[in-house]
Amino acid sequence: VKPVFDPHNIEPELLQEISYDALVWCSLHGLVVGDRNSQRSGKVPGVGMVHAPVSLLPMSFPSSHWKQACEVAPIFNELVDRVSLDGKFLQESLSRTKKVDAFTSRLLDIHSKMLEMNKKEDIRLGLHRSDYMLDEQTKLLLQIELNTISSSFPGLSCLVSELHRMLLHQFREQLSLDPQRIPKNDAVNGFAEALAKAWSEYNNPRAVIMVVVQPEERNMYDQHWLSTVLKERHHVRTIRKTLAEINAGGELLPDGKLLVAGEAVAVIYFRAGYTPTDYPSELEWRARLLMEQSSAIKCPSISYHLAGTKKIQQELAKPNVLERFLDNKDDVAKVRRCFAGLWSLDDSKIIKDAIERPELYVMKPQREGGGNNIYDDDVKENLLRLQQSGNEEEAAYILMQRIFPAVSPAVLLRDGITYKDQSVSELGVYGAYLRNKTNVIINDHCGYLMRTKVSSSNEGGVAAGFAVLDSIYLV
Ligand code: GSH
Repeated sequence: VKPVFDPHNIEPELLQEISYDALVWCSLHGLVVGDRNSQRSGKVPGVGMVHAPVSLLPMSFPSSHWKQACEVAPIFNELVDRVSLDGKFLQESLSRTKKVDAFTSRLLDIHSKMLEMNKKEDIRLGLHRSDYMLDEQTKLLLQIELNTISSSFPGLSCLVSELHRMLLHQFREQLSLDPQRIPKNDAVNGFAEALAKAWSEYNNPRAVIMVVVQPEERNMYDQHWLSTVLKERHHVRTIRKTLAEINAGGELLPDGKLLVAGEAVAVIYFRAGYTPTDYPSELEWRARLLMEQSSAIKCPSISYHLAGTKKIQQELAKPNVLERFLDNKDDVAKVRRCFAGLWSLDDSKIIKDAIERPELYVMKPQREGGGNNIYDDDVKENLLRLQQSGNEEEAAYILMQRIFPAVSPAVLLRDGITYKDQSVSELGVYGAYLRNKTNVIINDHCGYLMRTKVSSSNEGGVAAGFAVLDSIYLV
């Protein structure tokens, strides 16, 4: 996509003025995160806050691809649900990963226990985010990954769209950009509504929604935005607990109800538990198992969590696999169109090519949260090392076609400082899904997360410190 205008051409005085107003707006409207430089900022709300890293102005994005990403979201929701019901498919697809990846192995153990118990989840809630990059050469919108656990920024992303709309309005004479071209971002309301509806399906007016959090969380304001909407609009109370606290204060009643610190829990919303460091001891794993055994609605359940792994993404991309889970041929085609090339490391033809042309591939371990992928010469080195070692460690990785999005000039704001740089962007579209037995209560896309990063950096996460929050300007 060619930028509609080049933000690098904005006169220095004007740039200063826009940046200043943006920083004020962020501070006044809660577009904030905990400051890394402040020790207590991840523990105590209101202490050590800093504006979220943002792009100063929205990034242009083609309407057609935006529409495509929204349209396919409900199909991905359905797909996750269908895959989650096929316990055998999950166990078999991940069986080699299990041998070499201790974290995935623990998740699979919990999943096996649930299969043995014949545990049924009648009410299923998915709050997903499917991330895409637009490949410049082919003009294809290609999926990077599908997050089924702890999808970040439903709260702050809405605010970025508002910030940008405000700036375009305020500086319309100077910028000549139309604020209406930034699509409305309703992620926080969509997620809160889905959580609230799940809560009412559980049908215990005294029960709470429990947000599972990390002991230190600098993205707490994004989470608090959801809790605030739940409280103010839906009159549903949330509590925040770490895995360690859930282990210490959790209790499973004989009928399956979960109590934590004496409170009945209707819905468990995970904003922790997606990465091995969230489980420093057996206690955290005990908490995860306890929750899974309960009748509380888990967002995600262990099956939804596993359905979002990269190995499953790669399995679904194999010929004739989607057809097992989606009944409608058009749906299959729409989903397949978003798939980039995906391979396991037992495909010798691809391995050979990836060693010769490593810049065309990304090697991905089974990890969430950003900052774990392998690029360029490291792909080659790692593949050669794995070939020589001859053990099964290769099963811990998948290979993905490298996507080359267009590079555009951007102005990024971080710690109150304005940076001009060349950038690439990744669009995430949120999806909400709620069903009770055969009744699908919600299946929709809801809002988006645009992230922009310096084009020389390979990694992409905002939480991991690589990217900034952005919005889209439809062209
Ligand atoms: N614990 C943090 C939170 O709850 O916001 C971070 C969770 C996290 O890293 N989530 C990943 C994500 O959406 C998915 S597993 N990352 C987006 C980003 O950081 O840019």
